[in-house]
Amino acid sequence: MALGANLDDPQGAIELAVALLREATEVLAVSSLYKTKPVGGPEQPDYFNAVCIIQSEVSATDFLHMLQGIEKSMGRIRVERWGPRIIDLDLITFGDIQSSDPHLTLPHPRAHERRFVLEPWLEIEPTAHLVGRGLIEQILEELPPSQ
Ligand code: A4P
Ligand code: MG
Repeated sequence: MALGANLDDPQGAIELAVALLREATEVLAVSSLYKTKPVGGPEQPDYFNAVCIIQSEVSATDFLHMLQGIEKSMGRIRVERWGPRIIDLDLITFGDIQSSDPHLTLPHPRAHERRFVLEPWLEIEPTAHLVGRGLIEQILEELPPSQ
């Protein structure tokens, strides 16, 4: 799963979210923090992004609800799509599940075009693949240098 933040204290927000994730589930790996330029949305501050690998026994839907609970407890208010946020927790893949449900699309519909997801992920799982799209290392090589 991927973490992003670009308001107040974004590094602190990501660290807090990781601590809350560790309380809620089994976190196997956490990437470094990446400072990234905002992709899409209005003009807004730079982001910090990171990726975690998690082992979970619950369903994908329950897992998403857990992530949304952490977002809520950290004070996230949804104002504008792709707008600035205190914390954003997205599910990138969940095993090999593929789903086009708008409430939970898997893999995340934009993960394959986002360096701010693929680069931290590659750091902690070099052999990872995105279902239906292939090795993330390969996808990254084919992406334009920066967006
Ligand atoms: N949803 C569907 N599939 C998923 C999934 N795989 N993971 C639904 C998480 N949520 C999923 O999400 C809107 C709805 O998506 C939820 O109700 C959920 O049921 P949201 O978090 O409320 O809204 P959002 O984050 O504004 O939209 P979204 O689509 O998650 O935005 P993105 O595409 O994640 O873009 N630039 C940089 N550098 N770094 C960033 O982290 N993030 C965004 C957000 C834009 N630009 C960025 C970054
Ligand atoms: Mg989101």
